[in-house]
Amino acid sequence: MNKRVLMVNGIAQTVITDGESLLSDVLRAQMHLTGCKVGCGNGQCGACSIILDGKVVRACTRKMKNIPDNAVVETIEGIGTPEDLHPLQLAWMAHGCAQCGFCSPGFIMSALQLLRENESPTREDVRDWFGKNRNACRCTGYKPLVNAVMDAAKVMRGEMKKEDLLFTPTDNKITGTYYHRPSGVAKVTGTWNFGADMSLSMPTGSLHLGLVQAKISHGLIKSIDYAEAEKMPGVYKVITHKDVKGKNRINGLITYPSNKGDGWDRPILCDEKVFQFGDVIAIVAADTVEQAKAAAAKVVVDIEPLPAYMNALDAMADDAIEIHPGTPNVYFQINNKKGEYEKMDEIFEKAATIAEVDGYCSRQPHLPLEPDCGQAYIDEEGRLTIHSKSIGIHLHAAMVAEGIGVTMDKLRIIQNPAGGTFGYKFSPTMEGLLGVACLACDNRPVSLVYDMYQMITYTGKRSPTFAHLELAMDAEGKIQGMRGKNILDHGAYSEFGDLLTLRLAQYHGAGYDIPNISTENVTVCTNHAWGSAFRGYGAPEIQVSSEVLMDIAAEACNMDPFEFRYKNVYRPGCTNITGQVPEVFSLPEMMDKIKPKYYEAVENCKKKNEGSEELKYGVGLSLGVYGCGLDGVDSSEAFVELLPDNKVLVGSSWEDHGQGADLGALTMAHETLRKAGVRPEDIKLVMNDTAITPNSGPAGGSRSNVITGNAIRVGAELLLKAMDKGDGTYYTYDEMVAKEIPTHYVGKWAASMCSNCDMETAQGAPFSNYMYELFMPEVEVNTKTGKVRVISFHTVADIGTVINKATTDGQIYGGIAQGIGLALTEDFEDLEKHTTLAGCGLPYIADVPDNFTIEYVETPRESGPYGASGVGEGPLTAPHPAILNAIYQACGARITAIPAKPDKVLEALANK
Ligand code: MCN
Ligand code: FES
Ligand code: FES
Repeated sequence: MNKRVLMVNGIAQTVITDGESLLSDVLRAQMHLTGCKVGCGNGQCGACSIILDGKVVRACTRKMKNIPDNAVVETIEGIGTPEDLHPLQLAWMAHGCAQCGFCSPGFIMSALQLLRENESPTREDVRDWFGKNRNACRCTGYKPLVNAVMDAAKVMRGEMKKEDLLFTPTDNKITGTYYHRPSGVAKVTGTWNFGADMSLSMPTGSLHLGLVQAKISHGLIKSIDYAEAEKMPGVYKVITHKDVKGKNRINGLITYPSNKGDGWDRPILCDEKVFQFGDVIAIVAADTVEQAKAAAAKVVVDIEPLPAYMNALDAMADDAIEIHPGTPNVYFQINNKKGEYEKMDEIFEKAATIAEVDGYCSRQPHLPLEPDCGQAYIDEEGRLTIHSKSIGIHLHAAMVAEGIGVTMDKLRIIQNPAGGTFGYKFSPTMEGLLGVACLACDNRPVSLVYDMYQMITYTGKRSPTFAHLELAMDAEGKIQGMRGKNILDHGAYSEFGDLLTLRLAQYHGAGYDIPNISTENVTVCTNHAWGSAFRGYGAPEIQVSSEVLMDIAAEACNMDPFEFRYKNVYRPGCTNITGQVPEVFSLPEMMDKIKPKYYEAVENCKKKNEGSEELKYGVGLSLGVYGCGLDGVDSSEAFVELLPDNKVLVGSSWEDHGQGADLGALTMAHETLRKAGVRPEDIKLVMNDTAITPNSGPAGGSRSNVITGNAIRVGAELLLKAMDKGDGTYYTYDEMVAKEIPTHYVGKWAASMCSNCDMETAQGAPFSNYMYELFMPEVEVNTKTGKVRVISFHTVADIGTVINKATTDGQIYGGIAQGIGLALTEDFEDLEKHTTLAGCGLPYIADVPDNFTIEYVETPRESGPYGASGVGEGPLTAPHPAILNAIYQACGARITAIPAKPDKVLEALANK
């Protein structure tokens, strides 16, 4: 053991540590300074950045034995208080930099040291600094962070007043402004307690869980020997499938009768088979995490390997065995049959021009900086209570109750503050494990925290998609028909696979007037990572192909990519891909907006290319469309209540990935209640606890702003009406009680104008509101190395009325940054290489351009709250095909399969 005296935030503190302990662990677990977050745990993300003796240091890389006595340690806890925030903290809130907030303390500490060393940095200096210090953010696309540092620097130089950093409403109106998030202060002060922080303060008697996980991708379990593990120090119990009180399966909630599976294919604890790498075979519950992990390593599992089908094509081979015996590997099919689909051969024969593409969308990993984590215990009403990063708390209760062996009324799910999910938490990940472990350990509280390796290798991924699409055009370049076949690799488990395949059928060619369509879309089970939701859900999977196809078609028609799109986008009189009349026709206006910038960029690239052999420049274009909601009559519920102190309580289960559910809920209520003089600070929120908040549906499909936003608006309108005295004034709480007027109102809203898509044809009106977005990147291709850099990005979005500008900007920058990763670097294919953030291709600040601009076309939506649509997934629908199209424009290398890594670019160049 080492004794160290550290000067922590100005105070000398003595700490006794194991010399091998990491500074991050000592700060967090021993000194309770949990503002130092641990993401990757291996120096790749900067979430744990602190200042040590005047240098930015990633605390997870420093062993205590190497830290000298009297070292000066500065952490986020020492730089500002909620009452007196540091300019950097305020600037972080003002610019919407704390989305999930997991990276915020690390970035702020890093920026603080930069400003100490350089009080007037340029934007490039700031970017270099964050790059050098490996500060990564998965939410914001980096540009807002640089803006924040530049503003904070101004304040620190005395050029701007600190009070001017944060937007303050003058007319009690906050819609469309940069009003900050309610969670902002906690996020920038490091006091927003994420799940791993909570696991550090579990009550006495709690158990920590370690997992025994499969190291192969497919096999039969012959035996599980845990005799030695049980005898290890601190072990309370080794839990296997035999200890599960319930059905031991996650309920995939399959709703489509044509699905050949029954949805009960995913075990909580594997019993007979393992279906994918990382599957959990046993859980060890012990007094400490270290003990649990050490004992888990002693469990011996005998597995007879079976052929592992690591992609859809292999799993579809004639000789492939059924991965889930009794269910064919190809278990679902949905066709799109629109217009004169039966005459498709004729349409193609008559066409003046035909174009086709074979495209591939990769198994993109979500890479939130916060690894998955959770807790379970029995609450004071005897309910099994599970805390997790769930973004569908009521949905997940229905998916795990039977498997764990509890009734729904005895199960409570609470969302912990989440450090980003990007959709992986649309699936239960560890809820089943936590519930089973708590019950198997005689109801003792349990906690489970994944490390980044587990996070990456054992959570769902984007489902790779092989697409073959063809387009037929008339002599004017007008699209006459589309046909093709698309294959979705949904990994080992079926949950939501049918729904995702339906999305392919809803979004191929979305945005264009295609009168006749005939496509087949199939779902395939493989032994690779199970397919979970990922931002864009279905659109990026298929629009990567259909948007490259539009460029190929344009060339075939001798038109430029802009002209071809302009001729074919939705206009009044047409229907969308599912035969629904689009709720707005703003694409021509959006294209008019981008047009001058596009042609200017094309000219600039031409000029740059004239003088350059090795480096080639090109500008690309694409169009993305996504619907807000769950298919059909999606609905939500929330409540709005006047409190005795005349404040207002808004209750909803609008789960927060980091996108800003808190601010969304607040603004939706405020916009109505401000008429009664209610100020933003008068609104309190209660969120995301199945025991307290109503079922607002999951925060997926960018549905919450529209569906839950409407439910909150309705609740607020009911309250406002009840408060209205009729003479322009409003009752107080006491007056309402005296008059026996209820103070609690339930708001409900359903997208009643929608219908489910027909399962034979995929035709119908699945969504009330859509998001539309145009993407225009400029790339630089090094034709010698194959390396591609995105040097600028411009986008035009129609997301209806903007509810909060900092939020929507942040969603768009962040979503597009993920699109840059998807296009060029990100993948989860190789189980040995793709196991760290950097190994999976996480974009750092240098990978995302600072020349990054957003324009809005705000077309108010009739069925959106205050005219708003959604935003979350729009930016990740189709930024990646725009990059592929830009590469082609730059150097003629046509790439149709992502990621476009250097070797692929060189190969495409060679095949030109
Ligand atoms: N909003 C707005 N104005 C609009 C539309 C939306 O201000 N016209 C705001 C909303 O109030 C909300 C946010 O934008 O704060 C996103 O709203 P919406 O598009 O309705 O999406 P959801 O709230 O349903 O969030 C889910 C969506 C999805 S599906 C994924 S995946 C996703 C995402 O949002 N994952 C995210 N954004 C993310 N952002 C972060 N930081 N982290 C994730 O994991
Ligand atoms: Fe320390 Fe990522 S760099 S947690
Ligand atoms: Fe940076 Fe979420 S705000 S990782």
